Amino acid sequence: MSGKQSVQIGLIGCGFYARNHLHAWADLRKDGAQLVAVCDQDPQRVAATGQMFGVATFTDAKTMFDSVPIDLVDITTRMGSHKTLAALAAERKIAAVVQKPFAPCWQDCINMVETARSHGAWLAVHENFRFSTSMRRVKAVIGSGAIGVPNWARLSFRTGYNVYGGQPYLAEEERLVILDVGIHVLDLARYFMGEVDRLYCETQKRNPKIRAEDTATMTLRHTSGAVSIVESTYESRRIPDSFPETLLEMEGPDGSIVVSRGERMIVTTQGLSFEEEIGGPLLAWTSRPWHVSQEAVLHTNAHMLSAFRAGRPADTSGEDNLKTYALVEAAYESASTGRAVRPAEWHPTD
Ligand code: NAD
Ligand code: 89V
Repeated sequence: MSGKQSVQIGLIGCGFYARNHLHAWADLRKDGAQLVAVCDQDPQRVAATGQMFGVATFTDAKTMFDSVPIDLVDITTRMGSHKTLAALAAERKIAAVVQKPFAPCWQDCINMVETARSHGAWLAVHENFRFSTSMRRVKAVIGSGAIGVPNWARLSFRTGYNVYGGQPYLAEEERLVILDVGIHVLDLARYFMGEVDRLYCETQKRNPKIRAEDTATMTLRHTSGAVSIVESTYESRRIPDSFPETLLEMEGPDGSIVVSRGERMIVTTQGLSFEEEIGGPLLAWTSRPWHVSQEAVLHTNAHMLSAFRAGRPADTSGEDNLKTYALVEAAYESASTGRAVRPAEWHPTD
């Protein structure tokens, strides 16, 4: 695909979160992204979206693929439909980006990676927390060596924000806080601290109106020897609430990084400390409090576009995301058995 002028983008699933993807692709037009078609099984929704973004509309993915030349499809439906839609794309050698969670279960994730591989199709997962401006700034500080190699961390997504308002389906999911938001924070733990050797997890159901676990507390031992704590809950009662921010504390032999609410970072190094605002700007189409998450969509799509055009895997390729998903499975296994679990039980490393 390298050197090609523009990349024809199709999007499937015009629901709650897709609006952010659509605005991001519109912003990336200057970088060669050309949104050409949208698809949703809901005729009203797709018609409204097509009108808003001035593109062709379809209520069936197969018809869209067979009617419009598409280089890359952005699948922003919910996890239950990801496997079928990704397979339709792979069979046509159309590159695909799939929203998280990759799929409802491990076997489906494996199947999606194998199907893409068997067709030589490009596949990635839209896992956007690591692409947010603030988390990339933290990564840069780690890379600068200011704190040495991190050997301890706490990564925390704690909120009481009504996530069920925009995403009512979350209240009925069989597996909730680890698969919906823990997966983001586990991906950050890998991104900052490296691969995981074993983890222990305790889950709680603190909200009687919600079907599955709404709170998870995990301890990770990384292959580097480092230890991190990963927390996620939808049942925190704090004012001010930090939604949708991930707060973190990280330590190394030469210093520390602390990110607090409002995307404020304090770095301690060489016995000195400096404070910095690390959040990204509000964009024409973003609004508080979702702006942190929305802006991350823009950077994630930009990454997907440049990786695809360069013919290289995305940082959050299907293969890479299997390593994050194996942590999700290990966490549920640990919570149900009361023992520490090795993700290698799902995803044996070489
Ligand atoms: P939603 O239910 O609001 O929207 C999904 C849309 O997909 C619906 O309009 C539905 O009609 C359509 N659809 C479903 N199956 C289809 C098919 N086979 N063909 C065509 N259209 C189909 O869901 P949502 O809240 O927008 O979530 C979508 C995904 O985004 C989920 O996987 C969710 O976890 C994820 N999400 C990610 C973030 C983030 O990256 N930070 C934030 C919120 C949601
Ligand atoms: O980002 C997500 O995946 C959403 C959340 C509510 C955490 O923002 O589900």
